[in-house]
Amino acid sequence: MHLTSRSLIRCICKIKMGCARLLTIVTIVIVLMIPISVQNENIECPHKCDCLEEYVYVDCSKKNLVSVPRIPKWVGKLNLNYNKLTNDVTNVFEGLLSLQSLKLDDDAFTSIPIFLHQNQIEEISINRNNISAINIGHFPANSTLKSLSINGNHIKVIEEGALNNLTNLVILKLNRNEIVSLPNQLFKHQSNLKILELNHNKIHVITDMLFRGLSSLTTLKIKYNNIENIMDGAFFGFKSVNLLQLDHNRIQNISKDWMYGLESLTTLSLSNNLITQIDFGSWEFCPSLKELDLSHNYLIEIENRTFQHLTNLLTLNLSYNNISAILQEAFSHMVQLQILFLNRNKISWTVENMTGPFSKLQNLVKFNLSDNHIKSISSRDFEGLSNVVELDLRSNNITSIQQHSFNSTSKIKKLYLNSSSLICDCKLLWLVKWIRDKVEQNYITATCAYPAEVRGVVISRLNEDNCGDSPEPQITEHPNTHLAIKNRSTNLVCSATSKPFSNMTFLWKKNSGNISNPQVYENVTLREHGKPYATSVLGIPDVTNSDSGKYQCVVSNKFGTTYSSEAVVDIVTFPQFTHTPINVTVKTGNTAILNCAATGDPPPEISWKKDGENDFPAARERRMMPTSHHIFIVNAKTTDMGIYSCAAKNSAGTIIANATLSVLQEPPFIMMENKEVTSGDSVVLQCMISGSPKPALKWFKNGSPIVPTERHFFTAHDQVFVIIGAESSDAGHYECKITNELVTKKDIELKVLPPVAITVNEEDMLGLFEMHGSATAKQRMGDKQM
Ligand SMILES: *C1O[C@H](CO)[C@@H](O)[C@H](O)[C@H]1NC(C)=O
Ligand SMILES: *[C@@H]1O[C@H](CO)[C@@H](O)[C@H](O)[C@H]1NC(C)=O
Ligand SMILES: *[C@@H]1O[C@H](CO)[C@@H](O)[C@H](O)[C@H]1NC(C)=O
Ligand SMILES: *[C@@H]1O[C@H](CO)[C@@H](O)[C@H](O)[C@H]1NC(C)=O
Ligand SMILES: *[C@@H]1O[C@H](CO)[C@@H](O)[C@H](O)[C@H]1NC(C)=O
Ligand SMILES: *[C@@H]1O[C@H](CO)[C@@H](O)[C@H](O)[C@H]1NC(C)=O
Ligand SMILES: *[C@@H]1O[C@H](CO)[C@@H](O)[C@H](O)[C@H]1NC(C)=O
Ligand SMILES: *[C@@H]1O[C@H](CO)[C@@H](O)[C@H](O)[C@H]1NC(C)=O
Ligand SMILES: *[C@@H]1O[C@H](CO)[C@@H](O)[C@H](O)[C@H]1NC(C)=O
Ligand SMILES: *[C@@H]1O[C@H](CO)[C@@H](O)[C@H](O)[C@H]1NC(C)=O
Ligand SMILES: *[C@@H]1O[C@H](CO)[C@@H](O)[C@H](O)[C@H]1NC(C)=O
Ligand SMILES: *[C@@H]1O[C@H](CO)[C@@H](O)[C@H](O)[C@H]1NC(C)=O
Repeated sequence: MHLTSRSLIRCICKIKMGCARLLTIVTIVIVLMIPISVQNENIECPHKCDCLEEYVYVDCSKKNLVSVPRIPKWVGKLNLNYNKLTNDVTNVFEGLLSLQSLKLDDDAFTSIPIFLHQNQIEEISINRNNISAINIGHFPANSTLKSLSINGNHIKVIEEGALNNLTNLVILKLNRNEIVSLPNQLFKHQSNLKILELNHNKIHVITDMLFRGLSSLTTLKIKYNNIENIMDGAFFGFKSVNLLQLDHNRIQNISKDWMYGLESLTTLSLSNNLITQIDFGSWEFCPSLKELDLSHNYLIEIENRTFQHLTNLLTLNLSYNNISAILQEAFSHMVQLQILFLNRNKISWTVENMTGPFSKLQNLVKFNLSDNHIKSISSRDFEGLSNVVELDLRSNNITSIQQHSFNSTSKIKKLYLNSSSLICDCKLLWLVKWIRDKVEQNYITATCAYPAEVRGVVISRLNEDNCGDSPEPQITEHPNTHLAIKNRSTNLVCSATSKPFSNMTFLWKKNSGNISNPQVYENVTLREHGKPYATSVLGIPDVTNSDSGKYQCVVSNKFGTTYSSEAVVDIVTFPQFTHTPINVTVKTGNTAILNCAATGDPPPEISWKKDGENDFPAARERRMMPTSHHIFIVNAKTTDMGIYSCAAKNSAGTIIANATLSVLQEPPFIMMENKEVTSGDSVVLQCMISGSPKPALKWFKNGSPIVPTERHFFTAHDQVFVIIGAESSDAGHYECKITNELVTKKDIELKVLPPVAITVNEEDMLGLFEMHGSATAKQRMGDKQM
């Protein structure tokens, strides 16, 4: 008898029918029992009364029983755990109408005892026995059983319909068995079931029919199975389920198709699966989700829509994944979120270079970013986190924290920071002050790595006297925004220095992504004004349209990383002539056409100059008319003559083509006359011309060029031919030929007479006018006395 006085007192205090009876009966029972359990001489069972329970409790555990002792009818709860009971207990429990709870854990059952008689048992546990199957015929129709626990057996098979009589079941636990698969609609009569546990089995597929009928289910635990495949609609009808645990399985994808129907779900845990993919829209049918555990999976990227619809989420665990990319809007749906675990991922701030990625999480209280690859923290990283109280940044080799990084986090109390890589330059003094003013200091154990004098010093002990210059790269030359000409080469140059000077690595980014196969020339360290610097040149040897974009160089050394400003490169195409002007000659009054047109990107503008001047007669006098490919100069004048330059200009550059415009005036002869002279006289033959350009003159006598002699010479630019002392041999037919593009001839007949009388005849002369063989003209020549 181990009834302590205390429990006795309680027993009496809270006395109930059964208990009162027990107090008197206990002794009798013990006496009765001795002969039953022959093999166990020290048996004292039942021996315990605990009236705190609603039912009379009898503990017969750990008695080495091989068979069930006779149980008094008043027993309400019977504990037969840790005995050696086997299957031959059928009917033993018959007639125990008070029996409400039966524990048969850690016995030696190889199948479920048969309870096919009417009783009121509501709770049976047969954990850790050697049951290998659940067959039909163990439970009576309309069984009162509410809770059945058969954990830790070797159940492989559950016969189809085996649970059909358990219509009142509320809790069913089948954890730690060897179930590989379950028959479809096994639970179709369990419309009252609220909790179903199947942890630690070998289930590999959840079919769409398996859970049909579980309309009251609130909790489903299937952790530690081999689930690879969850069929579409597998949880359809789970309108009451609020807790679903699928941790430690082999699930690869989260898909809307199987999430369908989980409308009341508040907690979902999927940790330790093989999840790489979360389909967009997966959460659409579980808007009530408050807690989501995706830790220990293989997620790489959180996209804008990965968590779409999770507007009520309070806790999100993404720790222990491979997350390296978080898109700008990834968390913006979760305005209610209070706890976010992102620890043990591959988040690297500097690489992402994001702006306020968490800025919508204004209710976040606890934020864990420990164990990532964060090297520096920029001022916008924690923007908007106005309610964060706890921020864990441990196990990141953080080198720098920009001023104002914690502007938004005004409620922060615990900042965990243990980097031993901090660059304690004077720029970090703000942090020292901030820590002193705002947070509980004992969570901050970060120490300086640089400068050497303060290496190992806890950041809180940094002050104006021991801080130094920043050893992070400083960009001395940012890449330039410029226009690159298609099909030519272009360069982007980035130079940086650091103090002390250390090896720097340059990385070029285009539109925030990496450049594939960049041609980078890195220059040796040079000295200029005694200051060394390193240069990286990104070469684009043959520019194409796809090279346009925003370029940025990222310079790192062992102390940190610095980003250059972004250089915008736009691609242009150099102008190229499609029509070039050629030299043109026109007659005065006619129209001159000068070709000029060019292509290019942007399309070039065409402009004209004459002899290098913008202001020229044809333009001034509005005689110039442009068309798409050429200009007309109408009513050409001699003042229009000159070199015309056509310029085709766009932002890539300018090309120029020249052409000469000649405007010809018909050369009018001032005077031409036939002459008769007396021998011995001197003769003057004139061939006065005007015209432009000043034409060249050639004199011929009887068809042959005239060679000047002592008596024959030219003067006045060859317009005058003089013969001194004419002789009869000088008589003949003289010609003066004018050549510009319009060839003209004048003939003079010279007669040399014997030296007597002189007569002068006036004679009409025919001037032959030719222009490109198309026109002739007659000209009346004036006559004049010598
Ligand atoms: C990345 O950082 C640089 C320098 O701090 C900044 O100029 C740029 O705007 C940032 N880019 C993004 C997308 O945040
Ligand atoms: C469990 O039962 C199987 C047969 O069903 C038997 O081979 C095995 O030895 C039993 N294990 C224990 C621990 O009793
Ligand atoms: C249900 O109960 C009836 C009557 O008690 C019994 O004959 C039948 O085998 C039971 N069915 C199952 C599946 O246990
Ligand atoms: C079980 O309950 C149903 C409905 O309550 C009743 O129709 C049926 O007769 C009962 N079966 C037994 C064996 O008590
Ligand atoms: C997971 O998703 C990927 C891509 O959508 C698909 O190729 C793969 O078959 C899916 N795996 C499973 C187990 O559904
Ligand atoms: C994600 O959202 C940002 C900001 O709205 C947007 O710039 C970006 O293009 C989006 N990315 C994708 C893949 O939708
Ligand atoms: C952080 O620094 C420690 C010591 O310098 C080093 O062992 C560790 O690999 C670094 N971790 C990362 C993620 O760079
Ligand atoms: C942070 O606050 C300071 C002072 O209140 C202000 O000057 C600064 O612009 C703020 N920085 C950011 C990034 O909000
Ligand atoms: C800098 O880089 C060069 C060449 O890569 C290497 O030989 C040298 O050891 C490096 N110096 C330091 C201080 O890392
Ligand atoms: C290296 O720098 C010098 C001086 O700035 C420059 O003349 C040279 O072209 C650079 N070399 C390369 C490969 O960029
Ligand atoms: C056009 O005229 C200029 C000068 O008169 C001359 O130098 C040039 O060669 C000419 N061009 C052609 C194509 O004839
Ligand atoms: C075209 O003419 C301009 C001025 O008339 C002169 O400066 C330029 O050198 C010429 N260009 C060519 C290619 O002849």
